[in-house]
Amino acid sequence: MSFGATMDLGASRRGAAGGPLALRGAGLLSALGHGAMDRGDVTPAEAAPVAGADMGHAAHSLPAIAGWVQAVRAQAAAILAEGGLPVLLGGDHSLPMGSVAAAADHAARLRRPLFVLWMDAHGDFNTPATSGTGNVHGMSLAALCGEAGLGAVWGEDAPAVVDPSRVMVLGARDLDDDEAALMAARGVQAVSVAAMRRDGMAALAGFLDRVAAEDGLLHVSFDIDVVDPAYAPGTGTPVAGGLEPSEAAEALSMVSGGGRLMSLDIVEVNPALDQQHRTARLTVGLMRYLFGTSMDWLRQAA
Ligand code: DIR
Ligand code: MN
Ligand code: MN
Ligand code: MN
Repeated sequence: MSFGATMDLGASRRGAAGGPLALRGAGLLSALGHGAMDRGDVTPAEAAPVAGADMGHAAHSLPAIAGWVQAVRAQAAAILAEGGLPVLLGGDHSLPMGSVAAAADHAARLRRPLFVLWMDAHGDFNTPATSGTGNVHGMSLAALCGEAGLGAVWGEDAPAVVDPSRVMVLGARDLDDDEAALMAARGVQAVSVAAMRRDGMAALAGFLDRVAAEDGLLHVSFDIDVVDPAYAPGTGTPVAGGLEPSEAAEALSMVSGGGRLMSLDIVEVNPALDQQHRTARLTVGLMRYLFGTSMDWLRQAA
């Protein structure tokens, strides 16, 4: 059950707000499979006023982003409550603060642990104190793991939404120094593209084994910049040395096979930076490997 959030205030470059339309236009619903439906776009809650005069500088647009996160959380929670699988179409990567929070609430109600697979060139593990950009899309995973500084989203002393030891960042290749140190200190497993090429998919297989062993549920947050910009140029912070489409497809197929997917984000597709819709089309094609609708899509597209 997909829904859009047309928000890109968490990034430096505008345009990812057009992601939901681009993904739908590229055939998202058919990739999600038989019976999938789209709920349209959410409307943000009114931006809450925020205490602290310089909050806006350390984390740009945080009050407005918090309003969107709240709306995403409510929509994802409603879909989960109906027994559906929420698919958030971003927008930038700050929005999953809402979808992951909804998934965590739902998993807690089922008394099962939530695991998060964050497929991304970046760690998104900065805080307002470590961030060099002030961009909230670079802080969302840290906030979900309980780091301080984005209190406007959940309230300053809310507990961590996600256990950092149950998080894997896959495809990471552009971590800031303080960010990498914080991830290591918290026990977030970051797997670089180089490590994936060296060890095959062993790290991901081990992670999925843990999800199964603990009878966990899995949230996948897919930032299209995990794929190499040669194939996916339409994104705001491209980083060379990314995954080949076939590698991303293999990873998503492995997740699909495990049968534990509970919710999904598809974020950072920026049609304003795309070339002939190829990034949106590739993103949708890759999702076919997650939902078992691929029919060898990559080979047919080639
Ligand atoms: C950088 C870039 N680490 C930052 N992060 C991005 O702004 O914190 N995240 N692009 O998606
Ligand atoms: Mn990201
Ligand atoms: Mn990224
Ligand atoms: Mn700034």
